[in-house]
Amino acid sequence: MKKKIALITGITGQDGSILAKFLLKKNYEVHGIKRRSSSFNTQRIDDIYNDLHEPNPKLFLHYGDLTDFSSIINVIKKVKPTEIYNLAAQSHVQVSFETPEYTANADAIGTLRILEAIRILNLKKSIKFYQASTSEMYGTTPPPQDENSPMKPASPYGAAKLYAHWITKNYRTSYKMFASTGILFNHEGPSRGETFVSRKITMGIANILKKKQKYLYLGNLDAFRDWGDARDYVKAMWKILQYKKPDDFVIATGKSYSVRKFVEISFSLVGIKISWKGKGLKEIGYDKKTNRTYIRIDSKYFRPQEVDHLRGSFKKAKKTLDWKPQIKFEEMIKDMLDKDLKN
Ligand code: NAP
Ligand code: G4F
Repeated sequence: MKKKIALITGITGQDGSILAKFLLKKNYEVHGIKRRSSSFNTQRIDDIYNDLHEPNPKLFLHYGDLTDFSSIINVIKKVKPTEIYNLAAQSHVQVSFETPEYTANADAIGTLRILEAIRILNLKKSIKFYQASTSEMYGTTPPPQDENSPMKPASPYGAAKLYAHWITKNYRTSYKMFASTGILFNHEGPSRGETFVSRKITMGIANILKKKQKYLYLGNLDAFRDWGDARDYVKAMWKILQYKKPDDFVIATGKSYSVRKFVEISFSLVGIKISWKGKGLKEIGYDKKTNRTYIRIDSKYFRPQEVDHLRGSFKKAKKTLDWKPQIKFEEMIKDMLDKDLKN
């Protein structure tokens, strides 16, 4: 059987690290691209990274950056992967309003650079390519969103990812590449970046209980998201590349909750019932029993444009890939809280 070699861009991120572990268990040789950084940025994969001097290493890291074509083409030429998972991105929506040009360079043109490297190296017959597309591309399109819903991105991040999505489809059609996309809705877990709202809430609760933080400051509480668990979603990425032909798939849970509800459930898991009073920037979340305030609003967390409601239909993935989410919303929050309370 042909050896399976995966190259993961964004291996140091939430999804990249979970996918690396998943593929190692499936006996893949795994290569990852990491950026040079002035301090360690491999915490999420330290537990699987062995000294290369040990016998039989299975995980290899290479320096590179999606904004640097020479590093991309050189790594692909050297590794000759059978599967590439393009997970690297400036992935924070709010940050994309402050760094729109960089976000376009890394997220949109970065994807083009990989596709061009595969084409120029004449490896299109031997490499399957996965693009990390996102529900953020739907922007203002109301739910439920599926593979055929209009895409109306509402952020520089969404617009950059939409370019990446379409250029992937274009290379599939023009050059007959095995180039697929997963349109993933929000997915979280204990290794989620600390500035995304889910992790900010669970870390905030842990810090408040340990008296390291007084309040949790948030922005728009009334946006709805379809939140799944990252462990379920990396399985879907792999299934997408094992399918007989390249295609596009929505990966979601089909259920959505508001940020407000996320807060209420998270606090209830540590025995605190949150009530709300006040309006707009003056709104607070507090415990009626003790009159203690826990949540305050800060205008700096509001975005120039908001995506109000994401809720995906994963019917196609269920029917074609036999994929469905396994981990329940509350179970996922509990896992995140447990980790943050332990740390
Ligand atoms: P993440 O935790 O923010 O990880 C992003 C990864 O990309 C990190 O390894 C980061 O490296 C790397 N990276 C950023 N800019 C880069 C560049 N210019 N060159 C090379 N590497 C770069 O994101 P995630 O949550 O794992 O998401 C994975 C992918 O799925 C992203 O493309 C994201 O946009 C997309 N997505 C995520 C979700 C979600 O809910 N999580 C939903 C839909 C789509 P450092 O560690 O050095 O920063
Ligand atoms: O957690 P978020 O920052 O995630 P967002 O913007 O939905 O983006 C995430 O999911 C996308 C998939 O749809 C990915 F493509 C993307 O890479 C990323 O992983 O914000 C969720 C919601 C937003 O409506 C935001 O306005 O929470 C609201 N929110 C309210 N207060 C906040 C805060 N978001 C953050 N980050 N911080 C707050 O204080």
